[in-house]
Parts: sequence; C-alpha cells; structure tokens
Amino acid sequence: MFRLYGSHGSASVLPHIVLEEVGAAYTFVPVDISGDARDPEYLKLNPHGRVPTLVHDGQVIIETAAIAMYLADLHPRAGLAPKLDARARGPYVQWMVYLTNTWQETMLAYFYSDRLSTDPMDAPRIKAKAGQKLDAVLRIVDAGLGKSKYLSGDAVTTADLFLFMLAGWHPTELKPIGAYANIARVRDAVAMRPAVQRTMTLNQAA
Ligand SMILES: N[C@@H](CCC(=O)N[C@@H](CS)C(=O)NCC(=O)O)C(=O)O
Repeated sequence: MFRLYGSHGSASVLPHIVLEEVGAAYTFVPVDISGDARDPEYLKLNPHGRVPTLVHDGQVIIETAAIAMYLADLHPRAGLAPKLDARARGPYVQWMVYLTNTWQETMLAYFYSDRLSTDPMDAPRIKAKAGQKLDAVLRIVDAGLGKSKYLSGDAVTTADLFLFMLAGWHPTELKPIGAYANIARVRDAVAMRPAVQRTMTLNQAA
C-alpha cells in the first residue's frame, strides 16, 4: 500500500498519475502548501515541507522524479520505464533528470522568484530571466523529441507523463506551449490516456 502526500495540481500530479497508471492501491493525503506553515508531522517526512512525498512500507521517498521512477520500476508490467539493459534506458534516465533539474527547477524559479534573493526588488528580474531560460529549455526538449514518438522512443514512460505535468503549468503570459510543437504533441497524446484523465479529474475535484 502506498501513501502519497500531495497537493492537487502540484508536483504530486506526476506520482499520482503513475499510481493510477500502474493500478496500485494507494491513499492520497492532502498537504496544505498555500502558506509557509507546515504540519510538524509532515516536516518529519519531508523536511523541505514540499510535495510530493511517498510512503511505502514505512519507507519515505521524496522528490517527484525519484518517486515516479521508483513506482515505475516496481511495476514493470505497466511498461512505464525501459528495462535496465534496454537502449531506451539511457534517454529515459537523461530526460527524467533533465526534466526535474532543469525544466522543473526553472519553473520553480519563475513561480518562486521572490525566494531567490534577500532583496524583494530583485524578484521581477529573476522572474524575467527564468522566463527566458524556460524558453531555451523548452526549445532543447522540443528539439530532443524531434520526430520521436515519445521522449525515449516509441513507448510512453514516466518522462512523458512528467512532460505532461510540466506543460500543464506553463505560464500563460509566456510564449504558448503550442509554440513547441513536439512538446505539445506529446502532451496531447498523454492527455488522452485514461489513467491521466482519471488523475486530472481527482485533482480537480478537491
Ligand atoms: N524538487 C522537488 C520540488 C517540489 C516542489 O517544489 N513542490 C512544490 C509544489 S509544485 C511545493 O511543495 N511548494 C511549496 C513550497 O515550496 O513551499 C520535487 O520535485 O519534489
């Protein structure tokens, strides 16, 4: 049994989709991330007070990408991660890491620009720079996809589910995600998946 701590519409969407995709039994535990205060019990699980956090058989795992890869590897029949010796494993690991430490991080810099300087006056400049970087990052992902069906080949993986989540956060005031045609194509393909639609309904319901 898995316990996923999250907040609807946040980074917990990715592990939430993966749990639905693999058909695992799980409980979703809502965490209020709207202010700075955090339940001390939650901080024991995730000292950053951020979401998501997964608890599985008493073991605590944090970090969106790590949780998604862990769940996919535990459920190989769902086919959401290439096998260790498969050629697609390299690009798969590459994109999981790139999406978490570059695309996701740049978005966090954009949304939380006020946290990146001691001077609040810096926030607009940090946000503007993060917006520019986001465009560069998206162009790299788009070119990396090229004509490939999904990020690591012909089969959908957690990397594509990750892409779907991040594309859904894309700030409306920036160049639209449709400007990155390959990203939009993969996002649209992932959006059609029943498990993704179920998860999005669950995330909207709360
Ligand atoms: N690298 C972390 C980032 C998680 C993260 O920043 N989550 C956001 C929601 S999308 C959060 O918890 N924000 C609340 C806060 O930072 O106070 C991960 O991927 O798990």
